[in-house]
Amino acid sequence: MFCYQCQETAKGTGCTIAGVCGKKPETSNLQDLLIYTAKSIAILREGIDLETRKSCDHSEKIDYYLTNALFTTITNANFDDEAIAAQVTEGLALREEIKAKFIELGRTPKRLKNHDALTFTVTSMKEMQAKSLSVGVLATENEDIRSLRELTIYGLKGMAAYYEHSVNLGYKNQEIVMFMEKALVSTLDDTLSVDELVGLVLETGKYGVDVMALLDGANTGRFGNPELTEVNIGTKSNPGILISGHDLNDIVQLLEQTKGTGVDIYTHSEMLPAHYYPELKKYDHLVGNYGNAWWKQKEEFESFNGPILFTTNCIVPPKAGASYEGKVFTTNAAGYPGWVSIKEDENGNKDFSEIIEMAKTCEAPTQIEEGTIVGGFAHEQVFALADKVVDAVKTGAIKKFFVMAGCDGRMKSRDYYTEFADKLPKDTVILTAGCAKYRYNKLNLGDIGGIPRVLDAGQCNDSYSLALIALKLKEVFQLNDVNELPIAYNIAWYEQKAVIVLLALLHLGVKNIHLGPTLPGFLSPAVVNVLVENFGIAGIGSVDEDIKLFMGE
Ligand code: FSO
Ligand code: SF4
Repeated sequence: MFCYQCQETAKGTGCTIAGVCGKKPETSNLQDLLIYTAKSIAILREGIDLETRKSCDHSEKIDYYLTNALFTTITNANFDDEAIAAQVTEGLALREEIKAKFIELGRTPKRLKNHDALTFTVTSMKEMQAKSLSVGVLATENEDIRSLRELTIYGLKGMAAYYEHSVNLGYKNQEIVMFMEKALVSTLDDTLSVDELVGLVLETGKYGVDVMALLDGANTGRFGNPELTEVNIGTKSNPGILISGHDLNDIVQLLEQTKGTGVDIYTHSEMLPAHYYPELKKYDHLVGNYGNAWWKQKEEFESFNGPILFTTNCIVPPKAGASYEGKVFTTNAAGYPGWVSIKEDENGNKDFSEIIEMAKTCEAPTQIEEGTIVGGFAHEQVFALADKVVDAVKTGAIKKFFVMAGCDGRMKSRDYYTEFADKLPKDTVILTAGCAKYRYNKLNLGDIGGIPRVLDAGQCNDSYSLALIALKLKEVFQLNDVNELPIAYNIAWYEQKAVIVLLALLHLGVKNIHLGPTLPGFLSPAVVNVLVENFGIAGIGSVDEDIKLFMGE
């Protein structure tokens, strides 16, 4: 195996024996093969125009296949070899169906028509493992080309996740899928130069903005605009179900199905922002958020007592003998060997009755925290406070905003973010989104004239809101460039959704983003240089020095 897609990659360079995330070599190899299979389908589909797509019966199935294959390989999403192997087999069958159609219509692929991806076959787990060894990350020898190809692929993985959530809510944009296909094929195309691949990376950022806008439209279109909300972090006396991940279509179905059953629903990690949406917070039995960021789950699931549903990553493999084994369920692209995966029916509905029945037999959660946290500061809520915010900036009550969006992770080095938030001058405000917030959202950092010092916009994809807020402030202050605003970017990354968020911010013209706790292992020195020279990307140093630097002292 070779995998270097996340921040926790071994020695900062690559996992080669087993994943720090718990991924076994066989699983990693199958994921490489799944990506290669997705590329084979992309070769056949690239360049097919919108009209033809609309008239093709297979279109939705292919779109779903591509996005789900990419999503499955995101860090901590799926550890289930059988499920991943089945996806490879399904992809190859789909590839053959499309090829047959090509012969019937006399069509040929736009590029790479003689590529191995179009003809390879694997019929057993053994053959899959053998084939995977020649199609992984290291198949590209030149380290800069490899770095740019993988940077694109990781951006696409994040894009696919956000696209799938949008589609689950009925929001689609075929142009995003068409871009994903073009980009997938480009990562196999040996004729592309380094400059062309840099262009591809930047274009990935453009579609990153589009997909986050699509998901924002889907979430707010279905559930209303997030609003200032206090979320309970204690527990109640009913048994509960804990729902984790990002998919709001799953939580609404679960809330509907648990109405009047005596079972309460608690959010976990990235599902916390569900509480901010008017159409979700109206359910009385959505009672609180339990626990913290994803990496604390091994302890927190033990005390939750009830069943848990993962709607996306981030799964941590449980310890042998964990009390919650047998109580964890997955859906969408998430998966773990032995855990039940809930599938949707042909109408897009999911039946969660097995989880609900199990919950009824469980004890109520054991309380591990008490009190509330505040959030819901997505674009509309912040725009509603705009006058107050602008006044506070004009009078000097707010000196600077710090965008600290992104991810949390288990490494000790991330204590930096808690300390950074804690030590920031009291006339600064943190804008956050994603699970990075758990490093400081319970610190009680106070407020500035009624504006909380930590404004949580929502999930990592809601970084889009933070960009809209920056653009709005640029307009209000009549500036020419978003970089003239008193906003600093100190972003924590972990997995590939953070990659698409970063590329999207670069596309929007944001410069001087600091990225930590370490720079990605998949960036070659030359690619780092491109990002430093063109965008002022930097790492992090010590908390005290960084605060001085950001405050311009
Ligand atoms: Fe976190 Fe995990 Fe949202 Fe990620 S829970 S790390 S960037 O999946 O997606 O912020
Ligand atoms: Fe290693 Fe991260 Fe890949 Fe897991 S996802 S194998 S921790 S680089």
